[in-house]
Amino acid sequence: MVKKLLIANRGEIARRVIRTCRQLGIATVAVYSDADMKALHVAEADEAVRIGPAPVAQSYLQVEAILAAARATGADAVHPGYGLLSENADFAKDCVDAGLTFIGPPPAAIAAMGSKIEARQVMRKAGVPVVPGSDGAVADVEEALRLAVDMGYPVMLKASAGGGGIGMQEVRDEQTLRRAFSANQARAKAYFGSSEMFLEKRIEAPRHIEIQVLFDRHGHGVYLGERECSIQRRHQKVVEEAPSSFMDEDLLLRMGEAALAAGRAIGYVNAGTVEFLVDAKRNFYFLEMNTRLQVEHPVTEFVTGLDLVAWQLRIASGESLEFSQSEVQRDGHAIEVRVYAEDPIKMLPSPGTITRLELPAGQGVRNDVGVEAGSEVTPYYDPMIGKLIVYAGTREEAIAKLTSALDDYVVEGIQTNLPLLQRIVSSSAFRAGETTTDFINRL
Ligand code: MV4
Repeated sequence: MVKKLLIANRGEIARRVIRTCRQLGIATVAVYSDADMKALHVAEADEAVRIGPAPVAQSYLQVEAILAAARATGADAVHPGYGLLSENADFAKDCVDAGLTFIGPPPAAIAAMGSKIEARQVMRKAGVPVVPGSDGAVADVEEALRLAVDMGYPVMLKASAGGGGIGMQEVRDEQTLRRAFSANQARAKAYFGSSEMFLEKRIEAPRHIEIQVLFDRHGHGVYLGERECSIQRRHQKVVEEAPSSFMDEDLLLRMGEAALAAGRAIGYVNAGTVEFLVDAKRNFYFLEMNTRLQVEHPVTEFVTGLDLVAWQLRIASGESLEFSQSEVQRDGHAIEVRVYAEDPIKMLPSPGTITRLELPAGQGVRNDVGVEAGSEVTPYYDPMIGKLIVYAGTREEAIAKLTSALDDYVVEGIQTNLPLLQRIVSSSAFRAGETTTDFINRL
């Protein structure tokens, strides 16, 4: 088993990993930038090592500094959290080469999901449904125009290396495609260093439903059900829940098997998530596989009763999953909302000092936060203050609990998206489970 774990992350997720380590008797090493000297994750870890100045490029993305911190403290494993270096195959390989256990998949599995075009090809071969679209890369605008006519407009133009909606555009006609092709190619090149583009048929008002999987090192995999994350703004998830109100037994069986096939196709090990678009007729299409622990993992933890970080650590230590698919039980309903420091008018991050913080409490209420009263929200990092997760027997009860918890949530000193969250949760569309990806625009 892991004896001493270095957490190559900050904020709420670093604290989340530390919490499970304490329960398992694993010693922890935090790393921190100058901006995080007084951060909670630093205080809570057994040891902490400074790795550089505030900007992530000079601290949390500094592979050499992180590996040096592991060496200096005698850590035997590294947990990357989410974001930052978590899906960097080179970092995972550097950890392995340094004799450290990387708490995540093999570097090759991370790399296999880095190119969306390659991922589509691998998944199609494995029998996982992908959105109808181009076979591989689209060489030039003329080929894109030909393909779009064959497919029929509207189409989605996407960058193979893209993410966060960057390099992606919905295209409804030929004239727009002519302009969009070079513009998105240039953006993809600037952001990701690759201008490879592909085309897909546009799925109308889809839902984003993802499947959590676990694979051990002995070829055994299980799916832990779905999370619905359709309520997003500018490709940032805002509300996530499990189960999805759209799900039924047959669809879950088909999506679960597809998710396991996706993982097997790339030799996946550890916790991962397979993202799908689901249309109104319950067709589902592979989007991408996230090769890390996700922000929204707590909703799955609530409904399954499993500690996903504990399973990540056990799997990385070579333990077998000790339960089969039929033994995965799910109960009740969990909803997570992400509380962001943001100006609700300008819809931009709202940095500053939190002068007061009161978190809701009670049975089935979980707060995963990285800050406390007195903490400064800086422009250097993700402006998420924390996640509020509620759990109850039914969706209706979970919504009632969430409504009350949001009423009790107090943040002073900075602006937050709490008013937006209250509006979403009180809307009749949300209550009715009408949660397609255009939800916030409709609201
Ligand atoms: C799509 C789509 C419709 N059709 N692809 C957005 C981010 C990226 N991960 C994939 N995205 C989409 N791809 C086809 N062929 C609609 C979206 C989309 C979306 C997907 C999930 C959640 C929110 C979304 C918001 C806008 C667009």
